[in-house]
Amino acid sequence: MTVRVGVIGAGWIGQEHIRRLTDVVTGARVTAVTDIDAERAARAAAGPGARVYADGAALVAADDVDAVLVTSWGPTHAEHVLNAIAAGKPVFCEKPLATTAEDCLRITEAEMAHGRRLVQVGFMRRFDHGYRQLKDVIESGRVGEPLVVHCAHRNPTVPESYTSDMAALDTAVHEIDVLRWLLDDEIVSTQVVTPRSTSKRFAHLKDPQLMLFETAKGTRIDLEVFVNCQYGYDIQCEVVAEDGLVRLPDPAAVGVRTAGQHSTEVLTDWVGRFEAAFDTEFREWIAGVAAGAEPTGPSAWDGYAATVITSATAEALTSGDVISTDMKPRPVFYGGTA
Ligand code: NAD
Ligand code: ISE
Repeated sequence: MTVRVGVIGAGWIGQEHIRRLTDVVTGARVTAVTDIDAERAARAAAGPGARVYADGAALVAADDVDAVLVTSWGPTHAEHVLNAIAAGKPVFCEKPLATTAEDCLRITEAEMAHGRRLVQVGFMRRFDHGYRQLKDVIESGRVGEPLVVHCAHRNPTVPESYTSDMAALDTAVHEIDVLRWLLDDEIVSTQVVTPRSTSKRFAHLKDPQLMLFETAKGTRIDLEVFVNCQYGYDIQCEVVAEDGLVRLPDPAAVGVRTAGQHSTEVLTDWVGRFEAAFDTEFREWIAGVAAGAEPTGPSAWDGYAATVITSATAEALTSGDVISTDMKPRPVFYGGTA
């Protein structure tokens, strides 16, 4: 079966995923596109020969759409995801699932009422080979129980529109999701410490920021978010455990020795760093949809947890306090006991 995908939002990542579904992933075809910018939608639809729809609701309802991909702006996600659930169609939503915890809960309630999982959230790091190896080692018990995790998320630069709270809401959100998954644990408190800011930033921005998280089992996580580090796109993660440590590998890069120096390339953006992870993420999603299976990737509950934790972290930046993440008990539907 070829899965016919309708894409809502044909901007940066929407176009990237349309290319991926057209050229990389087998068993999928983009048949429908919509964007509030009609010209952009038409341009994006031309490549795969898709039909352009007037809006998200019309696209979700269309007969030639088996599954929905939401790549519009974050505040619009909830409406499109809820429409897809109401239509009983599988929906892949780029992060964030929704920008408020209340909207995320509305989505989980609608999905539970539907009775089976339809929603997958676009946290692609869970599909990265290095993170998967890290998880295998932790779960094997070889290094023992995790005690401390050191992470860094560095981007070379960000545009003027990037605000200080986006360090949590837009950037750290990836670590927050992948660490909950890696450690099979929940983040219960968050705090932000701000060192002196780099001079190489727009004046309104606090950069870098140090985020400190505590998990239910008592593991401590420190995350440096530094979005004007200049030198490249650099993702680091080291888990210190009772009997050893395990570290995320850097992407493969040849070593060059010349003129008395040894060097390896550092990537410059997340597109290249996580390209293979995005490909795997969509291969697995499409294979599941084609098989009529429930998605196995990040769930609507994971989307809810991420939004609660990122919102608390943004609040911690403003207040300077340690903030408890006030999360509802996890329902049985999502693997919990409530
Ligand atoms: P973008 O601004 O380039 O594109 C968003 C597009 O959505 C625009 O073309 C806009 O016109 C359109 N749009 C907005 N509201 C709409 C609506 N209601 N219906 C139809 N179209 C609508 O943004 P982007 O960088 O492509 O980001 C889109 C989403 O993807 C964001 O939620 C962002 O957080 C997420 N994202 C995820 C990753 C990742 O690593 N997983 C990376 C980048 C962006
Ligand atoms: C961006 O929005 C992303 O989602 C990228 O994956 C992330 O690495 C980057 O820092 C964010 O700004």
